[in-house]
Amino acid sequence: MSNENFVGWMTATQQYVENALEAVLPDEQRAPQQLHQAMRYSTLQGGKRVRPLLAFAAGELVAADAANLARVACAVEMIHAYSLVHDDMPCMDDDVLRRGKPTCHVAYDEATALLVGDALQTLAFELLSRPMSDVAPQQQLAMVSTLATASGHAGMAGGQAIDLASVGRSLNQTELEFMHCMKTGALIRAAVLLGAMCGQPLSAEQTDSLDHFAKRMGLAFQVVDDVLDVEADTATLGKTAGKDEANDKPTYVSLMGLQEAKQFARELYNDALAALAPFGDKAARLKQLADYIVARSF
Ligand code: GRG
Repeated sequence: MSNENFVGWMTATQQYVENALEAVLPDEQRAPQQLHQAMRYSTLQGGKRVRPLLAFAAGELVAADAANLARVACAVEMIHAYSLVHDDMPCMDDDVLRRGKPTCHVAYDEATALLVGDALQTLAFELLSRPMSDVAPQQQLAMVSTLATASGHAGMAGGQAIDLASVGRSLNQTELEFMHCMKTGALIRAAVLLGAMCGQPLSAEQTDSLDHFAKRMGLAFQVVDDVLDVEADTATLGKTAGKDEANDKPTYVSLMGLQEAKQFARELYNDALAALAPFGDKAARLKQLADYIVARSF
C-alpha cells in the first residue's frame, strides 16, 4: 500500500471521527450551555486522533463495521480528551496552552474543567454501552470492561498518580516503563483491542499477538514523544534538554540519552511489527500507522 493511499485513509478516517464526535457531543445551545460548550471546545478540532486511527486500523483485521468503530473511537477519544483537560489543571501539570489554544480551565474555569472531564468520561461509557449491530452483548460487556480497566487505577489514572509522585525523584528504566505503560500505554492498547473487538472474534493466539503489538506501540509512542520534545527544544532554544524541565519529571531521554532513546523506540517498533506477522496483509494499515507514529523519530 502506497504512502499516498495511507495519507488518504488517515485524512478520511480523521474526518469521519470528527463528524462522529460532532454528532454525539451535547448541543451547546442546550443547558447547561457552558458545560456543553467546554466539552466541545476540549474535544473537537484538535489532536492527531491517534487512538481512533489505531481502532480503525485494528478493525481491518476483523472486517469491523465502520459505525461500531466510530463508536469505539469516540469513546476512547473522549477518555483521552478528559485526561488532557484534567492533566492541564493547576492541581496537576498547570498548563495554559493545549493544541495551540488556551486550556479548558483557562478558557472557562477550574470547576468547569473538572466537570468537562467527568462528563466526557461518563459519556464515553454511555456510548460504548449502547447496543451495536452484529456485536453480541457479552462482547460489548467485555469492551466496556476493557475501556474501564485501561482508564482507571490500574491504567491511565494510576499511571498519572505514579507520575505526579515522581516529580523531583529519579526513576529507573523499569519504574519509568511501568508508569508509562499505565499512563499513556493502557489507553493506546485499549484502542487497538477495542477496534479488533468490533468484528469477528480473534483466536486466543491472535489476541495475544495483537496485545503484544499494542503494548509495544503504547510504550514506543511515549519514547517518541520524549524524543520529539527534546528535538523541538534543541531546534528552537539550542539546548539539550534532559528532563521535562517545567515539571522536573524524568523522561526516556534524561534516563538513556537521545541516541539510545531513539534506538529503544526502533527496537519497540520492530518488536511491535513482528507481532503482526500472523495477520498477513490484513495488518497493512496497522503497519503503516506504526510507521507514522514511531518511525518519524528515527
Ligand atoms: C488526568 C487521569 C489523568 C490522566 C492524564 C494522558 C495523560 C494522563 C496525561 C497527558 C500528559 C502527556 C502530555 C503525556 C505525553 C504523551 C501524550 C499522551 C501526549 C498527548 O497525546 P497526543 O499526542 O495528543 O495523542 P493529541 O493532542 O494529538 O490528541
